[in-house]
Amino acid sequence: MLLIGVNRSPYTRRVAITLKAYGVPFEQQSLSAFTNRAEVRANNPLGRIPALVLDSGETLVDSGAIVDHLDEAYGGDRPLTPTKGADRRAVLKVAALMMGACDKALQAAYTRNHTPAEKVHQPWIDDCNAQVVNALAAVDTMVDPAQPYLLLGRLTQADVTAFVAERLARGIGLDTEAQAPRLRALTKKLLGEPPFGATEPPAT
Ligand SMILES: N[C@@H](CCC(=O)N[C@@H](CS)C(=O)NCC(=O)O)C(=O)O
Repeated sequence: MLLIGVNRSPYTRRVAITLKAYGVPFEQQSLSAFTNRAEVRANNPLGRIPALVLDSGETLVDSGAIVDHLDEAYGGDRPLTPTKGADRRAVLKVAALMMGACDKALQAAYTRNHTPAEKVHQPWIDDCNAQVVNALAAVDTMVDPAQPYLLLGRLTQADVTAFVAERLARGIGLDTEAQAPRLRALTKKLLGEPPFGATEPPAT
């Protein structure tokens, strides 16, 4: 199995953490959607990371679709996203908030990095960042510091997505220690667990 993408990407890292949590062996080709455009587009016509090439040769794209497959193939009766009911809805809600926060954080970053300086509209960046902070703050209220994980007393996709979103928020300069302190404490704790620690991208 081959994971395509750099772990600096929250979506790629989400998949890498999920693979490791399930104990699935995989190789990784650390390609960036911007500096390795042709290779990424050869695997995903949309030109985005992550993509996952299965041993059969089939290629899956989009982190949500990929983790859905991994749940089905390796999750047994305790997949990282529960299969039904209130537990499933609760995990999917956190995942939606956290993946949406990543989308907004990247919109802000792309605006800053891919727009001529004189055309950058700072209020738009500020608004994207405010949405990121609001989503993180909402998830922060769900954290019970006495519990090892966000929901259900076990590792779920809620933890995985909250972890990568909080990491990205810090990466773009947001003060998660101040804005989402319980979530920040949880991500520090999670970093000590192999799927999270082993996927930390190299410092640039
Ligand atoms: N919804 C997608 C988002 C993937 C995504 O936006 N990846 C970024 C890297 S962090 C990317 O490839 N950006 C390049 C682009 O959008 O052109 C997922 O969950 O996989």
